[in-house]
Amino acid sequence: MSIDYKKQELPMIKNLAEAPDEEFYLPGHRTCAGCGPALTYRLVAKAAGKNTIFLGPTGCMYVANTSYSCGPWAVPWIHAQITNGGAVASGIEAAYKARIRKGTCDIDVFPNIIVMAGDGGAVDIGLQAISAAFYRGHDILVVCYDNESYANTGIQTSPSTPYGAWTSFTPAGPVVPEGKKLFPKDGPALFAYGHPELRYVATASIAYPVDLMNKIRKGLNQDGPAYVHIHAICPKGWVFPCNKIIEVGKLAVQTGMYQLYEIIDGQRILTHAPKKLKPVEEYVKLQGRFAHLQPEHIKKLQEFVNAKVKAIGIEATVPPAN
Ligand SMILES: Cc1ncc(C[n+]2csc(CCOP(=O)(O)OP(=O)(O)O)c2C)c(N)n1
Ligand code: SF4
Repeated sequence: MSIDYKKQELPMIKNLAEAPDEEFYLPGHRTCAGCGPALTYRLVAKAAGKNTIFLGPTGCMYVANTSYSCGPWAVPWIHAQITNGGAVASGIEAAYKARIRKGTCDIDVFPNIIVMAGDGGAVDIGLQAISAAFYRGHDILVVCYDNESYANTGIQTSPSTPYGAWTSFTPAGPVVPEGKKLFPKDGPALFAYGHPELRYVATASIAYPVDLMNKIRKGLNQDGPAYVHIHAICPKGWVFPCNKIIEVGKLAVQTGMYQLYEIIDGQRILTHAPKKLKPVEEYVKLQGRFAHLQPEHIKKLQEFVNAKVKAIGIEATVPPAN
């Protein structure tokens, strides 16, 4: 689909000191102290800038931000169902394109249209609508802020929840001592391979904010759909002190539990590959959601991580603990 409207080109940010000062996600919301998804929103809004429309499928970043009858955004925002973020964004994009074509809209630069979906709203209940939007090739950016659970409803398991994590739907007990038995769904890979119009896929983490903002800008600079999956640490759901979110976020990457990369034209480019991985145990032991795990469960998790990082080209694996 050829471009028939003016797009802005957002420049890359060299370092934190050169990041824009202006905020478009402002103080005043009922998110938890130390909420990773709130920091995600702040960074995404900062990177995207003024010419932006946000969509919020139901989840913490809708409910906690807007309770009650207010909101922290300095740009337009609309609520979407958890099931239909991709479809609502498609409608907004199509409306802008039609009105620009018909000359009934006086904007001169096409807006950034950004879905901010939780992992439930992106890779589970909302997957179908996002896949359809990517298939049709709408000029939108879908961000999954991945807090690895259905958080707003009280921390229930989602397909992003790691193996072995306690949630209120996967409590550890005598029959299922590891809590969650299933290994997580690979959201970014699921979108990346199979949507011919999808221009850009990346993973990012709040612990690497400049990288995150640049990936958002790269996604927005595409003439077509883009997907950025962000590790958005949730101290409430993962059960650890709220001043440790960056430490936990870095450890996720340093242990290989979360991997940072871009996928362009089917090619994966690692954007941060640790030379030597730390054992997953270092990550696990900081979080109450894993407190029930036995050594054999941690071994299973380490084996999963080793296979995963190897598959994407990170060679440094850790021998599973006995
Ligand atoms: C169709 C539908 N099913 C269930 C719900 C209930 N619900 C509200 S918020 C929420 C959790 C959303 O989880 P996620 O998308 O991961 O975002 P988070 O709350 O973790 O930020 C659910 C299940 C709903 N609002 N709509
Ligand atoms: S439960 Fe997690 S995602 Fe929701 S507001 Fe609290 S810290 Fe943020």
